[in-house]
This record gives sequence, structure tokens and C-alpha cells, in this order.
Amino acid sequence: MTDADYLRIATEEAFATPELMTLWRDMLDTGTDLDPGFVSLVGFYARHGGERARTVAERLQDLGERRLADMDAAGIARQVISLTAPGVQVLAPGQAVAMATVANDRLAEACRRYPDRFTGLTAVAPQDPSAAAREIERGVSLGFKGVIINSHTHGEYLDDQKFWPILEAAEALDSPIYLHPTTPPRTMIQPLLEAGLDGAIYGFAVETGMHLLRLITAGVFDRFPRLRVVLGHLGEALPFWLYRLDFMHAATVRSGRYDAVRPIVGKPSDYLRRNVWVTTSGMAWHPAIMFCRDVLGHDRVLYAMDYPYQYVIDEVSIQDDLPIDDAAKKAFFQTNAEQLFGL
Ligand code: 1DF
Ligand code: MN
Repeated sequence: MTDADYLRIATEEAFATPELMTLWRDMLDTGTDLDPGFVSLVGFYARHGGERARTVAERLQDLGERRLADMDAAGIARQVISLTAPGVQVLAPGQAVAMATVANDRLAEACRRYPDRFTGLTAVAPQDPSAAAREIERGVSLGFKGVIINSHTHGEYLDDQKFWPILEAAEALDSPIYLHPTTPPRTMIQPLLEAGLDGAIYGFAVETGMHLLRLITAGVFDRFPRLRVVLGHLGEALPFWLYRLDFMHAATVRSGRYDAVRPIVGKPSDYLRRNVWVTTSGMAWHPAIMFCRDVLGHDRVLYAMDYPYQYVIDEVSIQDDLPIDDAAKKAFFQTNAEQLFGL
């Protein structure tokens, strides 16, 4: 990978602790009435013996030489690292809090060892909202620059007021929340799962895009106007829907059809432009990236790789070749991330 006039900061990069991998495997072996999305996703990466599952599982657990070598080979200066989906969000509450603490301690240690290569996000257990809020605070003291939430928790979404202590802490500490996908909950997954579409191919985006949309329509950003949310995968399709979201939201509010769709201060697109940043994880495609830059703003679109799930070195040069000028490229790869995460 050749040098460029900018540092490439990759912003949706995953890791897993050996402790969590072990616990997930125990759940797969002995758990009853398991979440079907958990079985589909973790059953594959933790259990399937094939090449993809094995190399991803190995790379997830490396916070040292192998990861750094992969970054060097791809020309990545820095990874913003977060606990991979579904993280602790599939666990029972007490266990989830403990596992998040261990994950954060391990990630913080790696970030201390390689301060010019790794930045961490705080993993939390939304199952215990007040513990999660305290962990966000501890994360700040560990040097983390945001929070990772792997979408729904046991089928529940962050617009539920019981989770608001988490949003309140994130806003107060100026910590962006990376709302990362996971498999849809059992109430949503069946038609996707039976077709093999529950994962990163499409199910992730449907579920996570809906999650962000719920936050908007529930008025979460009126209550927490300085809350910043990061979406991967170029905004989980929402930028493409802006016009229709605004039109149908206004029509739905006017109709009085749903208690859940009450007036909010702005249009859905206003919140997407004001409170949301998007990364290019898994979406190394010029037309889609240029479209998002156009409709959200050049300062809102950031580079991400999605290591190790999409460790494709050619996708770095594809994005080096975006049809934008040098200053814009530096913003895309480097300074937008520095500003958003306060690096
Ligand atoms: C996959 C993709 C898995 C992404 C991920 O975490 C993930 C995948 C479990 O391909 O199965 O973060 N992704 O963001 O696209
Ligand atoms: Mn990802």
C-alpha cells in the first residue's frame, strides 16, 4: 500500500475477547431457547470450521502483531476498535455487565500499548442501563472515544425510556454512539433467516436502519439534541430514503394514525444531517459514497473497513480513487474521524 497525503483511519473495526468467545460457545452448546439470530451469526463464526469463519475468529481475538501487520498491508494508520456483534447484548444482565468490563479492560490495555494505532470504543450492557451509563464514564477515563452498541438488546430498542440513562451519559460526555448492526431479533428474523438473508447481506441493514429511524420518530433527538450517532454501511440505506421518510413521516403525523408517530421538531432528514455520521464499512462503491456525501454533507461521511469481516485491501485503493479533491480525501479518511471522535 503506497503512502498518501492523509492518514487512513478505519472506524468500524471489530475485536472479541477470548472470554466472550468461550461464553458464546457455552451458550451454543448448553443454552435453551436461544435467540435464532445469535445461533445463526455466532454459530457460524465460533463453530463453523471453514476458512472464513476460522480466519475471522482468529483475527477478532488479536489486538497485537497480526492486526498491526494487516493494517500495515492495507495502509491503515489507525483503527477505531469496538466489541464485535452481538457483544454482550445476548447475555443475561449480570453476566453482560461483567463481560463488558473485561472487554473494555482488554481493549484499553491494547490501546495503551499501541496509542498511535488503536482507538477504542466503550462496550456496554444495555440490559443494565445505569451500569451502562457508569461504564461509559469509566470508558472516558480509559481513553475511549465513543460507545459501541450492537443494535437491539433482546429485541428492545434505545428509544425505550428505560435506556435513556445511556443516551444521557453519551450526550453529557460528548461520546458518539456507534450503532452497529446485529442479526434481527426473533420477532423479526424469520423470513430473513429462512432465505439466508439475516446477516450482513441485508438483514443487518434492515434492522439497524429501523433502529435509528425509531430513535428519530420517537423524538429521542429532541430530548437529546447533542447526541451523536454513527451508522456503518453508508447509513444502513437510510440516506437513500430521505425524501420518502420526510414525506411519509409528515403525512403519518397529520393523519393521527399511530400513537407512536407524534410531531417532532424537525423532519427525519434534519436529524440524519445533524445528529448522524455514516461510515463506508462494507460499501466501497463510488456512486453510493458520492450520493451520501451529496445528501448528508462532506463532513458526515467517514472511511471504515469493517475488519476483519471485510478485510479487502483493494477496497482501500478504490476509496483512495474517489473523484474528490485532495482536501476532501483527507477529510474523508482522516479529519472527519478526528473531529467526530476527538482524536
Ligand atoms: C459480518 C459483517 C459480521 C459485519 C459482523 O459482526 C459485522 C458478517 C458480527 O459478514 O458476518 O460487523 N459488518 O459490519 O458488515
Ligand atoms: Mn461491522
